[in-house]
Amino acid sequence: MSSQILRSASRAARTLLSSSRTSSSVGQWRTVAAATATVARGSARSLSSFCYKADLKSTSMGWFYGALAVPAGAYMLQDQQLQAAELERTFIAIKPDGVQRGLISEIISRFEKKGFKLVAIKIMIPSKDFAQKHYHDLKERPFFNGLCDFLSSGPVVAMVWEGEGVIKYGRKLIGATDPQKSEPGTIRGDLAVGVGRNIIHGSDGSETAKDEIALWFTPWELVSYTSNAEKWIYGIN
Ligand code: DAT
Ligand code: MG
Repeated sequence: MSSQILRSASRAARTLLSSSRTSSSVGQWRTVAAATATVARGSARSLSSFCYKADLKSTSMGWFYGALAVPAGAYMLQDQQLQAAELERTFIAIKPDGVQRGLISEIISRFEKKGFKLVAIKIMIPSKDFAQKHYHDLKERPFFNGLCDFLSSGPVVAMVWEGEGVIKYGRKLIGATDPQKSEPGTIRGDLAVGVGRNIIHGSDGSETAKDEIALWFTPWELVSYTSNAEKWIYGIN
């Protein structure tokens, strides 16, 4: 699957590169390059270096850098040296207690500082029915009803974060379900006390992540983009 993505990214880039030779506008090139990075989501990181170069200001120097950047990018892509790692996505929600306690920025900042990328965010009050869908795997548990009442009791900040290993590592950042057992340094360990008010939800596996993202977001709410920081976060030496 990922090699397919790489091949089509490479093909798309080659097409763009040949058309760019006849193009008289660096601005045009920049636009198409960015679009390619968006379409080839799995390859976005590897494409970032040449998109970054192409994204230099369209000043007179922009022409100069554009001329340099295109052949360099072409060489890399034609040689299939794209080494895109699987960039997973996970669903993270700040529950009503986290929102009411003013912990939105604190929680977002922990994921952001780690190097993960925010690709969707919204605030909403889920209905009880929606909360039951979200927690459907817990419907036999005695706390299920109270848990769904709680999740639907106020605003929830729903997010999708992207990055290498984000599902598993996101759970590490969050800490154990019961804040009494969460390590200091984790979100729940540092910021919560009781299991019924543990401020944050995170998908616990790839299937759950897919299901939860699909439950909370429509596909067009997910934004694929290349962050300028990515070349400093990922890299094989
Ligand atoms: P997690 O949120 O760490 O994935 P979970 O999926 O087992 O944990 O449970 C979902 C939520 O249900 C959890 O964040 C808080 C609540 N919960 C879990 N165990 C509980 C318990 N024993 N009593 C009350 N609420 C509980
Ligand atoms: Mg869970």
